[in-house]
Amino acid sequence: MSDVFDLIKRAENGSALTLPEVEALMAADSEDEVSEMYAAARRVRDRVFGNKLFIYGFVYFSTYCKNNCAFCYYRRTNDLHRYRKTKDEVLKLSTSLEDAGVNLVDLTMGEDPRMYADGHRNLIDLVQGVRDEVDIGIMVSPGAIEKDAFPKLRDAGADWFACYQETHDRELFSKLRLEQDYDFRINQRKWAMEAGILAEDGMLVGLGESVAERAEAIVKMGESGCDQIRAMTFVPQKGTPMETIVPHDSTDELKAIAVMRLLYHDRLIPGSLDVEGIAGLKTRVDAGANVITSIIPPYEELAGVAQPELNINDGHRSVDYVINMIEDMGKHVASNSEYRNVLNERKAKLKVVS
Ligand code: SAM
Ligand code: MD0
Ligand code: SF4
Repeated sequence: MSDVFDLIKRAENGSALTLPEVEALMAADSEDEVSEMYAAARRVRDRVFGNKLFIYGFVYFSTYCKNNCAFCYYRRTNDLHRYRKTKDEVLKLSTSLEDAGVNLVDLTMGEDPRMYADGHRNLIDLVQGVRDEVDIGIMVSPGAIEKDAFPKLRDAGADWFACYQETHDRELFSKLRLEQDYDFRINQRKWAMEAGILAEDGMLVGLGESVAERAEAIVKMGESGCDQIRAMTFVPQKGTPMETIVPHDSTDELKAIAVMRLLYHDRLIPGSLDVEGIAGLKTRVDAGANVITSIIPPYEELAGVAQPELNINDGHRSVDYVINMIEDMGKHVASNSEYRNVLNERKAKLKVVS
């Protein structure tokens, strides 16, 4: 087996790596190896995307959920204050995020039965309402939905559908996403792409998975053809069965970001503010991310997911604050027409099944 520096160089030059080679990259832990991994990931990203980053606003519009995921603060049995924004409120939030300069609004919800009722009527109506008001990208993150909803979401104006498998190990999945079907969730992204909607997959890091499982998740996410792929470190949540798990630092997430970039040069790869707040922005960009997600306007009574409150009302997750930090790093936010071109190019490559 080649050494880590050689693997990095080969991936940077566009060679495919085998699963054991990906595992060797994820296992690398000397300072020199890891910093070269990040440097190579930055070179690849800058070669493909120049000095432009994309920024996504986050609107968690309903925190009601019928599911009971072991890792999630919003699981059904957790006792907390929940909210559901009205359509008008979501339209206002979306237009103000557009005015502030984000490239996309991510409409996210728990699996709220009220949005699922009657053939997902309220969800589809909401997406259509936002589409009528804004020209930026629209991502929908509604959980796992029926196949026939995807063409309707596309027609309503959704550009992206996000649904994260969390792990590509069935046994671990069954311990995390309790009472949920692994294959139904896998099919979500396939159905989205078949309907002409771009798809995002994601993995969680720090839930007891092995390095080999992490490598496998990266490769499975890449091979599935999803245009956006992510890794997020698990953040233990009060009131959940996983509350007392010792939190992982973000190193393995950063390595996953870098390895995804080295393997899949032109994918969109987020760095989320929802793990370490604004303090985690630079490290994620330095590991090869090209999208900043979970930008949340202050004082709107909106929550994050993994970090329900961190940096929201101090304004450090606001659009202006994030744009300033990006400029300080010598990068720029892409214009909406540049972002739209990326979406159109990628959509043209989907194999739509009519
Ligand atoms: N309810 C929908 C679903 O589960 O697909 C959409 C929103 S869900 C809250 C979005 C994602 O947040 C999850 O798929 C998971 O990857 C991430 N997440 C939730 N709780 C988390 C935690 N405690 N730490 C890190 N990430 C978390
Ligand atoms: C984020 N809090 O980007 C959001 C969320 C859902 N599509 C995304 C996990 O970090
Ligand atoms: Fe509900 Fe999503 Fe949280 Fe699972 S991760 S409990 S589906 S909000």
